[in-house]
Amino acid sequence: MKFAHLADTHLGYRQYGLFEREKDFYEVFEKVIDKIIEEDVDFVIHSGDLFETARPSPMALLTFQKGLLKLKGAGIPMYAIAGNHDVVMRKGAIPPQVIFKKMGLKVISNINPTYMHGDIFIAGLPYFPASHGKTFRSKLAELSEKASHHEKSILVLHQGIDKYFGYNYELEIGELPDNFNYYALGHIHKYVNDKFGKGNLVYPGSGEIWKTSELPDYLENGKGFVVVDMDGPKPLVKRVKVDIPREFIKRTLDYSNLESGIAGIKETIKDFDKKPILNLVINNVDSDTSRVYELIKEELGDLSLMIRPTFNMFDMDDPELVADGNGNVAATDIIVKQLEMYDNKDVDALATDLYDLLSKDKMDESKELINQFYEEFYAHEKDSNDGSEDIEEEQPPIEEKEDVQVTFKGDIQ
Ligand SMILES: [Mn+2]
Repeated sequence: MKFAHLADTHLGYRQYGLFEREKDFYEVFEKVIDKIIEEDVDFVIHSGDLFETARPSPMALLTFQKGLLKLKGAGIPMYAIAGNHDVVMRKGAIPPQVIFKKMGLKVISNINPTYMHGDIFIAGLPYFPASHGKTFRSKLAELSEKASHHEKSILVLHQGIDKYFGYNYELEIGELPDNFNYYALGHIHKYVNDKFGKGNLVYPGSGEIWKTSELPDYLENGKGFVVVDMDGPKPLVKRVKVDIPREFIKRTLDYSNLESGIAGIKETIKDFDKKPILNLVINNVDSDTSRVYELIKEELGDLSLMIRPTFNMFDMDDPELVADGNGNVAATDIIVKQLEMYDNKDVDALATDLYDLLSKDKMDESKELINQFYEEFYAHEKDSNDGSEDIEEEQPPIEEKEDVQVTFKGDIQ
């Protein structure tokens, strides 16, 4: 018995607001379906974030319908859970996957968490946020108990696990039941294939580049899905790569050599079938950045779908920035260097302390720090301003505002 495992296809995602990028996501999904049929599998598992939103556009829905019916025509059923993108966090809300039940999609849900495919026990749950951890853990325990009655079992989840995610995870690796043969996971957009439980734990990664931070993984593992053979004593996992429709190019240029840098990129991309996405880092910029951007656009605009420049007023490779013995760049030094223009030691201290607290997920302490800063430098300044009693206009204390949402660059959801 063989199955294909994919996740995080994010159909309907219009990256950078570009319809071309939305079509890229559809195109790669269609290729994945064709490759799955070529692989001659018995069934398919989709581990969530099938759609970009819980209310997909007709085009996103039709793209999925086409793929599902193509699989059905080849006699290949699909099992699917809802991910955090497909889910509406409201009681009684239903994910878009449910629309396709009549077309044969087997939705793994809180109501129907288990299936049998031949002798394989398939269990799973839709995405659970960390705030519902208690319910989630008790449901996992129930599924684990049921799995103990079967020789071959698969657990399907869409969650972040600390071992692979590091930040914003909902589950620690030790909390995952260890009696399944295969863990079909989704949520992390990079490819992970690890030994766990009675076999393997796999994140197939996203189908397309959903965030630029996925580039290093894409260059190493490509994008695609896996095919799993369950016949032996342990699952056999094979990675199947699927070409993405257009290239993502990331280059670092130095302002002093900007023209030759641009010429080099021109040479690389001029014969591409589809215009690439260009991510450019330009170091040591000592000129007006909008003028630099105009120049880049003039030279490369027609050859690329999108140019995303980052301008640095210093050199990221400056050896002075390598502060620790492990050869890592100290993030705090970069922050201070970036804040040089403000020439304010208090702002430097706030930024580095905040960085430190937030990287340790210390939310309350971070809020307290911001409050202190506000009290010390802002509230008083305002008080002693001009003596006029404009108290009503005073900002509310920060803690009364909405919860601070922190998203780190490189987060993968
Ligand atoms: Mn996702």
